[in-house]
Amino acid sequence: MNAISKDLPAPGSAGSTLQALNQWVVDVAALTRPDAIHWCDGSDAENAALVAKMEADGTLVRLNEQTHPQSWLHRSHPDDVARVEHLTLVCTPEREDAGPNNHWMAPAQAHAKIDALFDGCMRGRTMYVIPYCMGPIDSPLSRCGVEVTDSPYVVANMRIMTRMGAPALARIEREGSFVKGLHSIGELDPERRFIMHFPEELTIKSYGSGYGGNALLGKKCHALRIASHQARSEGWLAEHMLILGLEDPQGKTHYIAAAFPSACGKTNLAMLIPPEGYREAGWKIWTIGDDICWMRPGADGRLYAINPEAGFFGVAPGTSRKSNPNALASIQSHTIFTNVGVTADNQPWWEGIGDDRQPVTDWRGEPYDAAKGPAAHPNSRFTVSAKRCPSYSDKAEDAQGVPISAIVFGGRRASLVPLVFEARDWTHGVLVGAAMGSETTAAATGAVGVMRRDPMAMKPFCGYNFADYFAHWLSFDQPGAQLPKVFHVNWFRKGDDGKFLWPGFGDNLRVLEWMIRRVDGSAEGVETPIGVLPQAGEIDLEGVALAPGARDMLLGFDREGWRAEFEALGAYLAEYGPRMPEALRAEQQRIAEQ
Ligand code: GTP
Ligand code: SPV
Ligand code: MN
Repeated sequence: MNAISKDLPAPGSAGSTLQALNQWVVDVAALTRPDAIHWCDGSDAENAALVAKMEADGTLVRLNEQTHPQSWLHRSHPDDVARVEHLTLVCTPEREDAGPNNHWMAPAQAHAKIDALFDGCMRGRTMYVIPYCMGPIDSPLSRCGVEVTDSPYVVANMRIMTRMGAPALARIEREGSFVKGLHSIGELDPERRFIMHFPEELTIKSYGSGYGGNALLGKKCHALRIASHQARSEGWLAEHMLILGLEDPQGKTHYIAAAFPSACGKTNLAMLIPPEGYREAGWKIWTIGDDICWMRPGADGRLYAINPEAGFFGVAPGTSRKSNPNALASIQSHTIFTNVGVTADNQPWWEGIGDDRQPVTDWRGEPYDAAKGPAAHPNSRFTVSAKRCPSYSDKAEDAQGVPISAIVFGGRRASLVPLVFEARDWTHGVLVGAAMGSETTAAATGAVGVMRRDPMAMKPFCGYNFADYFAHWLSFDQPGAQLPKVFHVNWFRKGDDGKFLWPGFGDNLRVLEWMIRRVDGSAEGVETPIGVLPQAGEIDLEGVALAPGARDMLLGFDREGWRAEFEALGAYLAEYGPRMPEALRAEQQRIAEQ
């Protein structure tokens, strides 16, 4: 029943014991008119058949089987290479509930608009029904969804990124509820493209893009926009955060969750290999997740986190044996590369790959010509199972999740913001998250390098009004709560010559070490109006080559610069009107007056 093509069940035939699911699939098929319906079971045979079909029609190109076994290149449409924030909508009945942080449309109007695009759009195509589970199949923190799509590339990616197929369907049938995600690549026309969310209906409708966060609906659409909305009413948090375990030489592991905006270093930090000296001393980083974190208070009052994903959809450019050896090791086989270049012998290639191979073909499939731009698109990606990562932790499969000791916020800030500081308490920590700013990257279409507010790295992903979101964060501060300490980092401070002042990558461990020493109470720090900074000597800089003056810039506090920053923050919070929690505005004013 699950074979591809001619022996598919006829449109409308039942694929599940859950009537609500069958009915939805029937309704969707009646709208989109596919030639065939395929219920995905997630099996190897199913994947092999899909891959064969995609190789035959050019959707996937097999890479060098000797150097990169079981790996493929996908070239997306050149106008479809990143998330499209201006076409991404949150459709709540009241505009105010979506907030100034989201593009909004009334639900009835939104459904009408996008259903007109879906009308008949799968004629001549197969419709795939993908049951998936976000998080370990047996975890009470996990949530399920079903994505219906006409893209076999989406099926292959969802199989890597989520727990997809028969076990997920069984859980959905047991629970009786699921997030509905309808997706079609449509005509891949940017003029006919929308990514719409209906949080009250637990529904996503995405049309006209086959790329990443626009199309793999379990990821940003479900696990952040819909989940953040659900999390608010159910008392948990759905965040754009990596999760790592930091094991010290005594064998104790602290778990840290960190929110950095898109293409600002989550994957790299999650897979960090400690610098020389630390490694030998017994420090080790364990990877739990690299992009999304769901957290909820446990019986002991601590926050417990799971990674709802099962794979990594990582930025390729800049990934090298030097910058991220664990990522490079993960993607030696069984990987889908999207929009990278290729070498003469058909190996994947990107800028910053760090060896002397050369590209001959660019991401568009044209002969590589440096004058025409990079060989790999700046937002080119790899999709690979988390289990392939040498630092992947068994704890990532733990149904209970891991207890979080520290939450870290950070962004790309060329000036002002020091390497690290610590919030005084939870309320201050929420303000630090709300105040996040970062320079834009290639992960979304639009200008790159422009400073914008990106509170908690959730600007593109929060499924409701930021004012309510901050209030929800504040609400975790309750009697009995054992909340994590909150920090802010900036790996991207630049000197007058425009070069990064901090070497970053493995050396970021030095900063993580200071954080857990603050958690354990063995580092003093120094109080400033913005929070606690490391005292001189508390961050081990032995063997770190810093430019003259860099240390002071990285670890110093610029009172005048921060005064202006806090004024701008006050204006930003005021944009949300009276809905912005008073506690947050009071905290901003208290610091601004110091
Ligand atoms: P998304 O998958 O889009 O959410 O991105 P991400 O936050 O996981 O970012 P990722 O780790 O893929 O890094 C993005 C870019 O930042 C890459 O080009 C990295 O090489 C670069 N980068 C990561 N960490 C550091 C760092 O510590 N210092 C510097 N200078 N660059 C870094
Ligand atoms: C991001 O942009 O934050 C990503 C890639 O992780 S995407 O899946 O496209 O959202
Ligand atoms: Mn991301």
